[in-house]
Amino acid sequence: MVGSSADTICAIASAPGSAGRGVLRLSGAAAGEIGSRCLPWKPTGGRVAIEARFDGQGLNLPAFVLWMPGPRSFTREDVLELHLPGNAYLMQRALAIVLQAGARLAGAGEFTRRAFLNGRLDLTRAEGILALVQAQSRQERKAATALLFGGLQERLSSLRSRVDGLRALCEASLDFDEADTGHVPGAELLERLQQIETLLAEALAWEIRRDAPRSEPLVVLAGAPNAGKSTLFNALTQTEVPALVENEAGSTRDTLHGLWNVQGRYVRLADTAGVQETVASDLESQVQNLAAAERDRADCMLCVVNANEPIWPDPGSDEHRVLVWSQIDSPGVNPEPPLDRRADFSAGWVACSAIMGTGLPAILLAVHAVLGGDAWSAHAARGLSERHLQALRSAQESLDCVRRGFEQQAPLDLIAEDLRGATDALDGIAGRTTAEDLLSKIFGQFCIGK
Ligand SMILES: Nc1nc2c(ncn2[C@@H]2O[C@H](COP(=O)(O)OP(=O)(O)O)[C@@H](O)[C@H]2O)c(=O)[nH]1
Ligand SMILES: [Mg+2]
Repeated sequence: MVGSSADTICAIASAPGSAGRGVLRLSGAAAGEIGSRCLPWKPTGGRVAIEARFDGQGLNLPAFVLWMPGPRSFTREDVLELHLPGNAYLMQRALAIVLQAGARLAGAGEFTRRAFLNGRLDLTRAEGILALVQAQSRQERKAATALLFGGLQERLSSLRSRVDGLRALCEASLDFDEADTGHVPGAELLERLQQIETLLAEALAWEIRRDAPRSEPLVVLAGAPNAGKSTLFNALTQTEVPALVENEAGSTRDTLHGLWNVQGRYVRLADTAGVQETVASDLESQVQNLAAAERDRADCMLCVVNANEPIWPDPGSDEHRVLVWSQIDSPGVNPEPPLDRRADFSAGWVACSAIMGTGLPAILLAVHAVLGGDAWSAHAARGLSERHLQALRSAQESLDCVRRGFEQQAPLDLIAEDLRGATDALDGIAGRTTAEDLLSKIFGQFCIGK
């Protein structure tokens, strides 16, 4: 990390290249004053959004000015955002002018780091931002969002206050003899420990589920019964054990998985049971739940619709849905899906016949594009979760010591010490006790301007 946290920092916060708008962001005590040197504007005590002209060194640009005085800003410092025409050359010139007016160029992730240091975000949320910026697949985006919206942090806060409560009880009990009224019975201590252990196990399970290691992205074939999903599955995966194909609804029950080579890399293709509006038995309802869970996990969904008798899925704006217009070899069918339905599938449409083998390369290209095209990388954001899991396991080890201590009637001050170990491990996740070099490693992965 370069420079001091007393500096006012500045960076281009929008993506490189041309766009309608480019954003120049300043944060720090002098943000208002520096802004007033470049604009006909004076900082105020409250939030302001105005139009003004950015003016300096011959550069005169229309600017939309967003003034967010601290602490009601992302960094909790005074923040000024200048929205300028999104042209790379103009943005660089404007940045140079603002730097000359007294700002320092921000380091990688320095805005988010300041938000963290000023208590605006805990470390897990900051990591959520990082993971979201780096996410390359739908699953990685979902994992990042869960972190960003505090899923882990909420669990940790509740855990921590319970561990603190138990430790306070242990420490208080030190001062009392058994006969005194202030003594806390062992059964109550054990019950509280049990609750903490359960919550910790839940937090661990949640974190493992959130970012479950998975080697291949998941592509799910979904659609009504008889759409042609299983036939397509067999044509694409060419597995030794093909899926059952039957001109009768309900032939696919369990989800089948097969590996499918997409442009040199493997994805896991899943064949699911056809979507049915009504279920007649408990088994059918379980089959439907299984298929729905698989669709929910999908990085890319191939929505198969039979051109002979189209049954349409509920509209959705997810960017990972491809319409597969199937069985186009059948006589008399429309070789292309109706125009008015296409917009429901943001990732486009493909027409195919699994039996004739037509349209299969186009499906492959569509899936490849959804997965991120050439930049498709299976695991960009891995590594954050490992830090959390290690700390949660370390907290679990401390709690195991606490339990043994209770069972062996160890002195309560020793037990309190183990509880402190659990608290320390939990605090490390939130960043309260995180070493400087680890913080630098985490924030160093951000881009400049974030
Ligand atoms: N003509 C033709 N029939 C197909 C094609 N794909 C599937 N079918 C037939 O449609 C019926 C249902 O196929 P299936 O793959 O089991 O559909 P699923 O229920 O969606 O898995 C079967 O009789 C298949 O032979 C295709 O591309 N062309
Ligand atoms: Mg089937």
